[in-house]
Amino acid sequence: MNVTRERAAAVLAGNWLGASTVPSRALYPHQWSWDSAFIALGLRHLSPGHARRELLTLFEAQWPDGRVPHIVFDPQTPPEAYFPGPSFWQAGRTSGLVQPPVHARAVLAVHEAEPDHAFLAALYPKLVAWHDHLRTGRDAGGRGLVAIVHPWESGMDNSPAWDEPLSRVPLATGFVRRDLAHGDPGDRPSDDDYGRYVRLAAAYRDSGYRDFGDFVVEDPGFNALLADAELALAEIAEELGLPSGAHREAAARLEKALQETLWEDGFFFARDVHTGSLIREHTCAGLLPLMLPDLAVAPALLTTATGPRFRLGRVHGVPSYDLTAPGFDPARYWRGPSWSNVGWLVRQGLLHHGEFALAAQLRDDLVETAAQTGFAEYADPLTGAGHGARSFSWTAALTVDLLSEGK
Ligand code: 2M8
Repeated sequence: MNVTRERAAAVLAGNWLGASTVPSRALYPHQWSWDSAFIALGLRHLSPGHARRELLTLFEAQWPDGRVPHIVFDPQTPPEAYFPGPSFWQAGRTSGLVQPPVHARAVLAVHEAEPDHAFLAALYPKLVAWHDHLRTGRDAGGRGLVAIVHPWESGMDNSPAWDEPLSRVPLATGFVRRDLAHGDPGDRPSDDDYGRYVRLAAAYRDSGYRDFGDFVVEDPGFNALLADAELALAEIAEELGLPSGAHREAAARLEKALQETLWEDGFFFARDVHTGSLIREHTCAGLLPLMLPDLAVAPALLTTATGPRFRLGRVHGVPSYDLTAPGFDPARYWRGPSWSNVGWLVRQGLLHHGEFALAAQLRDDLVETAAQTGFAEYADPLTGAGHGARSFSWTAALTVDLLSEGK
């Protein structure tokens, strides 16, 4: 076995809780929604049974309204280990927010590694309910796109695209950040950002996790991943001998809405639903529509991806923010560093659009950076230096996946 693959497998084994995996033992000691999907993509090569368990455990915490919560709390972990914990959310053992819907793609991939129709049949109706929840409950702008109600729902918490809508949210005080006990403050969101996250989450909680509040945004990344998930769901339906047309139609509708309403000047921008305006920040979320094989504007988007703002192929990974923007920060969380899940997703897009040499280069770089940094949570795109947590689960899992390709 390849040494890097062996080290990555050891990270995943160390972060396994018995029925799911923590993203990081210290910084994120519970189960996170989209992390689990990426983790399953790696676990499927090491132990398909663990990969199935990871996803089944997450979906056991699905709400009756179809939402898949962004955190499932581990009852064995002390409450002070992570803030905001279960007592803040007041929602039993979960949070009430969501994260990007990458799960159908992961379920299909796990099945492809070791076919298991019972697993597919158990998760198919849950995935349908999850996507229905987003489609019917979140079209705040009436444009056929899902709106997120908190930066944490994008998975890209302190993205510069959220600064403007977040500026309307008052600061909460009187809480203790737990993340700074485990991370360099220069790598993490600012205190002001955190104060606004907490205030916004509390307001959503107090509405019974129903109302659109001060932050309502159509995120191109979230919506592109939902369109891709509908395509995966179509394949799952076909495997089960069920009709798949509705899923393909849903994917096509999302793709059309993305292109008609968020595409401008060679890029996909987020829209602030309250003002109706596009937020003209080039973040890595705007590259994720590359995941869609039929994307008509893919050549123009690839030009932006390889141009000065992201310099794909000439930097480490995929920078989370425009390298030419004055606010670009190579170390701070989602304001510049490269994350391996985004690299993995963009690489799938490159493969869909025939960019094989660039995809191969990105793969080698992702594996090398992960190995060099001890599977860091994120890396400086200019130097490759690691930042954030080490022994981070999705970095390890996606390394296993990339190293397993073709085997
Ligand atoms: C980060 O988000 C959490 C809140 O959900 C946090 O900062 O405490 C993000 O990077 C998110 O994408 C990720 O899922 C989570 C766990 O790895 O950490």
